[in-house]
Amino acid sequence: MVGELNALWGRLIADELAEAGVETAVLAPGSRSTPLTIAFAEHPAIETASHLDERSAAFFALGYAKRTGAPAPLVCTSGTALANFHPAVVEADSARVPMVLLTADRPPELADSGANQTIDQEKFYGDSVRAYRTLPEPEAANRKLRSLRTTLARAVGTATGVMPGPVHLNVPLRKPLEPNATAESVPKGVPDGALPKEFEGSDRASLADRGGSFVATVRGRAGLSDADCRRIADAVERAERGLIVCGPADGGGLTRAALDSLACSTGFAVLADPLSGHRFGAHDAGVTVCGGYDGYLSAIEAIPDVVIRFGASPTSKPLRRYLRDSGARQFVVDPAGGWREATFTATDLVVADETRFAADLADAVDRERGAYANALAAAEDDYWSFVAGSEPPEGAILADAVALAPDPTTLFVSNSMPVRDLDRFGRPRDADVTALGNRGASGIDGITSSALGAGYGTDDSLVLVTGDLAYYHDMNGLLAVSRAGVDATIVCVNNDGGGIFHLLPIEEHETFEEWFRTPHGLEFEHSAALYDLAFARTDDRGEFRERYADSVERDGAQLIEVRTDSGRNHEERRRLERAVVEHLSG
Ligand SMILES: Cc1ncc(C[n+]2csc(CCOP(=O)(O)OP(=O)(O)O)c2C)c(N)n1
Ligand SMILES: [Mg+2]
Repeated sequence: MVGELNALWGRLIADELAEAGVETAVLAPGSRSTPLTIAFAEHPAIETASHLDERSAAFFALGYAKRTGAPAPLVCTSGTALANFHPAVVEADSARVPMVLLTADRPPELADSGANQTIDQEKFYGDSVRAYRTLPEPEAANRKLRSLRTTLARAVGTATGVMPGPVHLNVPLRKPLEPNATAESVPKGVPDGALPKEFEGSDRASLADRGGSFVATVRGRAGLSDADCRRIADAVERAERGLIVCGPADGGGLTRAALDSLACSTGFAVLADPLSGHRFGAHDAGVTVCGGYDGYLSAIEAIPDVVIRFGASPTSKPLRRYLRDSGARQFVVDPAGGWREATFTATDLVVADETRFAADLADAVDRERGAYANALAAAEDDYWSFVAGSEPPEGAILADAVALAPDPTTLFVSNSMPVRDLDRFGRPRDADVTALGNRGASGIDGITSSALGAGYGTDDSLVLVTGDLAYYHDMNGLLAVSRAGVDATIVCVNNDGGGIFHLLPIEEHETFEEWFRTPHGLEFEHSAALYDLAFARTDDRGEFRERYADSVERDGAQLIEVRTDSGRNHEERRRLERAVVEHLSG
């Protein structure tokens, strides 16, 4: 009877998530989660990916959700298994990525009992989750089943809400956990009202006229009153030098059409973070999209007096400084009313749906473009012509990875130099390049898994450009290439340690090499062999371009290791920085 109930409970959970739109689940093996695992594995509408390492599993689900906007529920057993989800939960919280965690637990009487693999799983992720629930123990009572369906439907609604993020459902289950329930052996007394599809007869009658999830969430889009919109429009129209800044945002948010119409009616140039979703892809004629500003802003003397900001705080330090020192009126638009502006120089928080706000403001404004936008457009063109072919070795990799990416491509970049080099050397182009990174909490863990998860959620060509420490950190994640069947071109920029630390004053300290840059001397060819990836190594730009162009067009996964010298790279990076400023100021 308990086994049958467990199986039914698991099926209800999987079924309700499927009704709420879930198409993919990520499962890690274990015994306590058996009813959940079997329910997901057997559900006809849910694809499952199996991961052996919970940390990689959770980052895989994170990457999938970043790319698709939909959560891939995660299932694990009790004990340390759910602790291994934690880094990805932190990233999903900070970066606002939908995630649903189903952690199997022992029944409540075993709490604090010394029972095997039993830990306190209540509110395990603390404030990192948007919602936490302990599910009741399985019981075939109509009200309980309705409550279960409601909880599951709401979990998806909350995870994909105005501030997307993780939702944790802890699922106590008692033995026997193995399935012995069949369609014929549904326990007596299970009411019709909330049965999974297999048992469907006249159930879900109340949904007959609408179908879908047990509780449908219909969400409005917050807009401003006409008077508030007018006040902002007045400030924008009075601006002498205005800017639109698009910070990191994973899909959703501001649509391209709304951004372009705002840019057209305000005449403001758009500074597009590489992770904003707006640096790459076609824009309306007449819209100035700047992507090279990280390399040339310090040469621009003019400063903005009005800035409209979307998304998270920009990756570029020079841009953050430029905004901080401008003294401009800065409107930060955030539909959830969150605060993502750590220079504390923003002046106005606009709590509104980005697309609706941009469209309403575009309708209310009619402003001439002016000299500032023209100057930025000229600097942008000049910058790209000037740096083409003279990028430092690691910058060249990102420049080429973007320029030679097929249309469409999903490009994932690691922290910290790859994302910075993408920012500085990833030239805007019309092709549909979706650039993603883990910039919520900026960990170097789980990068490979996040990239492969993103690849699992799209038919695009998938490219990962990662540093060697980030690559090392998540080598376990490579198993998803074969287990989940994800093709990828993985470019490992191997500068034998953390090149990023050259950017910090610690570079001059005697502890730098051993304790900060941490050279390891690892040869990654062995990892390619272990995971059956095609492998190439080069330190030549021309050869890299050939290998890369070949790999992105080919089926199968390839690891391209590019050896660089981080010290020399940074010297060249700085030299080019100075040359750009001299050139543009001259
Ligand atoms: C989990 C985690 N540990 C440590 C750090 C601190 N950290 C930031 S960048 C970095 C070095 C990354 O090295 P690599 O991946 O080789 O990239 P590179 O800096 O060489 O481009 C480290 C250790 C972090 N961000 N996340
Ligand atoms: Mg490195």
